[in-house]
Amino acid sequence: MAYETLLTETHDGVRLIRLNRPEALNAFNNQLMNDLTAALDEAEADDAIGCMVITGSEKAFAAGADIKEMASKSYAEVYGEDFITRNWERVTRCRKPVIAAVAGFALGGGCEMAMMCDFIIAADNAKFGQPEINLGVSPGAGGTQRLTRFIGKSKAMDMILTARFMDAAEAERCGLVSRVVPVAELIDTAMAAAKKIASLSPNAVKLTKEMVNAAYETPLSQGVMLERRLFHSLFAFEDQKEGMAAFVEKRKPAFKGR
Ligand code: CO8
Repeated sequence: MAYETLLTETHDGVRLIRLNRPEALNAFNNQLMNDLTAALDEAEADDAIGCMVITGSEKAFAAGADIKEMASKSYAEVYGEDFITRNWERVTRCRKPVIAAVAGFALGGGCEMAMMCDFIIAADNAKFGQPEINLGVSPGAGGTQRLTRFIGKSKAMDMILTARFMDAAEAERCGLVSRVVPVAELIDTAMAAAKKIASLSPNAVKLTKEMVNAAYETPLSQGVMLERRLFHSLFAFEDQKEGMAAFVEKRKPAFKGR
């Protein structure tokens, strides 16, 4: 399907979704959020897709919510239309993994969107920030919560209250991103990680993602119990037999998603 504000491609079970509003540094307007929601719905529904990658341009992953679209909204409008949550959190409901490949600016809602993905691979020119305070508002799509969990209170307060940007090296040091690569290698690196994921047992991948996400929502003892039960449940799939047989027989597994 073609989208007004996105470019999509598929390679080896991976759907690459490129945010494409260069005139506004990929700021999220209503059209882009509707397109992104539809693109994620489409990828989730397609059994041939095992992983998604969301990226922007070399200059900007996304410079946040569209300030020009948002500026004149009233309280009655933002509350009435449930501004933000209506479709902003679609990425957090994906059962398949979603990787954010971030080059350039990831600011405000752009940083929040990257943090909603399962992990972030950054280019060496990436700049993360929550500068909403400069506009007289606060983060509104999870920034105060997710950034604090990622990098701790002191750094999160510093970034959110002073609006300073964090470069890729600092983002890697404090655990916001999983790795940093030269900007020219960003897409290949993210696609290689995504292709590896897409080649695995899809049920094992989805259940493992659920387990890691549970670490944010449950006490340790319950999280460990959930992990054990879901681990046991993986023995119900043919892919477990295939994966272990392939190891013993020294061959590549052929996972079938059953
Ligand atoms: N919204 C709308 N347009 C934008 C945005 C944006 N967030 N960011 C950049 N643009 C536009 C600029 O207006 C400019 O357009 P034009 O050429 O027509 O004037 C074009 O993109 C290029 O931008 P600049 O000329 O400013 O480029 P620079 O390289 O000089 O600067 C910056 C790049 C530093 C990224 C600068 O553009 C900037 O500071 N942008 C705003 C960043 C920001 O404040 N982001 C937070 C937005 S608020 C938010 O995200 C709240 C999230 C809560 C959820 C919202 C749910 C909807």
